[in-house]
Formats: sequence, structure tokens, C-alpha cells
Amino acid sequence: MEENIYVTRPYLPPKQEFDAYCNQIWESNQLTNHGPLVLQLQQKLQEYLSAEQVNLMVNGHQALEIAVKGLELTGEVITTPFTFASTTHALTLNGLTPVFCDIRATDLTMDPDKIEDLITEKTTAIMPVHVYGHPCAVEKIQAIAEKYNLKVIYDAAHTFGVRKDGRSLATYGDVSMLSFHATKLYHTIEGGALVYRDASYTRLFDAYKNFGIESEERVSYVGGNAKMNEFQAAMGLTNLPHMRQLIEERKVITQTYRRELQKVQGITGFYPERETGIEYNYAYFPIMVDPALFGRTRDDVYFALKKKNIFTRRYFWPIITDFDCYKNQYQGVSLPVAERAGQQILCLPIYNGLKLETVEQISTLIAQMSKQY
Ligand code: T4K
Repeated sequence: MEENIYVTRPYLPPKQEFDAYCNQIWESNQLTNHGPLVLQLQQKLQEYLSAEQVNLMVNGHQALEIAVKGLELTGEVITTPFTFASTTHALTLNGLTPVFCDIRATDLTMDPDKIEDLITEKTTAIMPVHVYGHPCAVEKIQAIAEKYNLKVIYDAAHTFGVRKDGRSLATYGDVSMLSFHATKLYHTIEGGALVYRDASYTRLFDAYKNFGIESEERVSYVGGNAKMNEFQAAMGLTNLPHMRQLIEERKVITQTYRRELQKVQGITGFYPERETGIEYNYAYFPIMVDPALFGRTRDDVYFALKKKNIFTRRYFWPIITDFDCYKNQYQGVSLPVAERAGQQILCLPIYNGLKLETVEQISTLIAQMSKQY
């Protein structure tokens, strides 16, 4: 390729639309600390997600940490090894012990049939991830949580715009975390949110994102700073009306990859066949490279594409239990499905503005590497 093709590129809205919000910042002179644009975005997202509570934060990771603190979890939390570092670090940084549950091969989310065996008297919560926006087994997970009196916090970083039976996926569990990082389908440059029903959580979430301060005279908790600022909110307000169009464009890119790659033996899992009732956001385009059928490994594909200036990503490899900072603690833990996914997964470029011609070229390069070619 003449120009570099990355796994993603942030969406930048028409600049004059962003400028109009910036003009409001110049007028208010309020740059951060719960300003009017943050409050406006909070309201708009509540409507967009049909969510009772949306609490905006500086980024998704801080939001996740605040969810863990605000729910006052202790002991062990059952989570997935097939995710971004943030999910596990949010637990470890708060003194909790992550307990890893294997994933299911169909969609790479936590295997609900393996959760109960991992529950001990120290377990206080389950933290699954809707990887690539694929919905976890939300009903089964809820039933287990109720049976054992556990909280459920979803890492819903990838799910903005995904609906299950018309309901926003971010409204499941006790709390869900959304990431609005620049690389996400919907972004506020950096940013994130907690979505929940129980309004009584707001007091602690608000305190933890603002140094534990409850009023001018009272500092009640040991908290940090995780407030979203007005420029982030301005970007979020500008981007929100474009969502429907952005998702439509990505759907066409996804359909093009699928059409081109479905004939290639050994390239699987590029959108799991799912139950009906799911509206996807097409945030990622993950494929699995089965070396036995394809004739080459995932890394062969990754490096061959890199040579052509196509920068795919191995989200998520290494899996968490193979990280240098965790591996000593998790030797002997058996996670065969996650291990295999980590070896075979490759996320192909998908972003608004990616030309369909480029999608076809990438697919052809992959097909040409196959042993059937
Ligand atoms: N939980 C899950 C499951 C997550 O996936 C994430 C974040 C989190 C929690 C935490 O949420 P945040 O605290 O981030 O809100 C990226 C993102 O930084 C990260 O947000 C995301 N997950 C993760 C899956 O991907 P990297 O290290 O791969 O990013 P980077 O800088 O290599 O960017 C990827 C490509 O995007 C680059 O090759 C080029 C392009 N790019 C990126 C940026 C930032 C641009 O063209 N322009 C840009 O400004 O982590």
C-alpha cells in the first residue's frame, strides 16, 4: 500500500460542528469540573442508551476502577483472560484477586458454564467483557450472580451502539463501563462512562472521581481525579448525531470483508453467527487464522501484511495470564480456549473512511497466502 493502513483511525467530525461547541466553552469559561457541556452530554447519552444513570469519566479505565471502588468489592472477582490489560489491572490495582474463567469458542466471551466452579466464599463479583461488542451470555450470568449474591460489572468498552432485543447492551449488569477512547467507534478523544440503574451508586462514583470530596467542608473518601472535561464533552456532543451513519458505513465494510474472506479455508470466526435480535456496531473486524486449514499461522499473516504497510493488531495477545506482571501467579491455570484464541486472533483494519477497494485488497492478500491458493 502506498499509505499506511492502520487497524483503526479516529473519526473526526466536520470541524465547524466542533467549533460551535468550543465557542460555548469560550463563553462560559468553564473548562472542567462538571461543566454545562458534560451535563448536556450526560443527558444525551442517557437518552441514546435509554439508560437510567450515565456517569461520565475521564477515560474508560478510570471508570472501571471507580466501579470497583464504588461497589466496595473485596476478595476475588471472576473475570476473563481474553481482554485488554485495563480489565484485570482495574481489579489488581484495587487489591482484588482476579480469578480467570475460560471463554467460549463461539464468540470469545466468558463461558457461563465454567463460572460456578470458580466461585468461592471470597468471590464478590463477576467482571465479563463484551469482546468486540459481542454480547456475553447476559441472562445466564445474571442468574448465577443472583444465585450466589454476586455483583456483575461489565467491561462494555467495545459496545457503544450495540443492542440486544432493542435494549442497549450497556444497560446489563449492576454497572457497565463504556470507553470513549479515540480508537473507539464513538469517542470523546479520551473518555468513558459508567452506566447503571441504581441511583444510590452515584454518590460514591461522584466522590471517587473527584478526590473523595463530598462538599467544601467534607472529604469523605480517598479518591483520585477522573472528571471528564468540557473539550471531551464537546467532541462527544459533536460525534453523537453521526453515530447511525458511522455504524452503517462500518456494516458495509464488514459485509465486504465477509464476502471476500468466506471462501478462504482456515479463516474463521469473522463475525460469529449469532442469535437474532442483536444490532451490532461493527466496531472491530476480528478473524481467526487456523494454521492447520489455512497453511500459515496468524503471525505469518500479521507480518506479511505489515510488510505491505497494513498494520493489523493481535487484540488480544498475549492473553492476560501470560503478561509478565501476572504469569507467575497463574501458572497451571488451564484456559485452553483463550490460549487458542490468543494464538489465532487478528483484528483487520476497520474505520470510517476505509475504502472498500482497500478492504478487497487486504482480503486478496490474505487469500493469496492460503494453502488452497
Ligand atoms: N477494556 C477494554 C476491553 C478495552 O479494550 C479498553 C481500551 C479499556 C478497557 C480501557 O478503556 P480506555 O481507558 O482506553 O478508555 C487501544 C486503545 O488505546 C484502548 O483504548 C483500547 N481499549 C485498545 C483495544 O486499543 P493500543 O495500545 O492498541 O492503541 P494504539 O495507540 O496502538 O492505537 C491503535 C491504532 O489506532 C494505531 O496503530 C493508529 C491508530 N490511531 C490511534 C490513536 C490513539 C490513530 O490513528 N490516531 C490516534 O489518535 O490501545
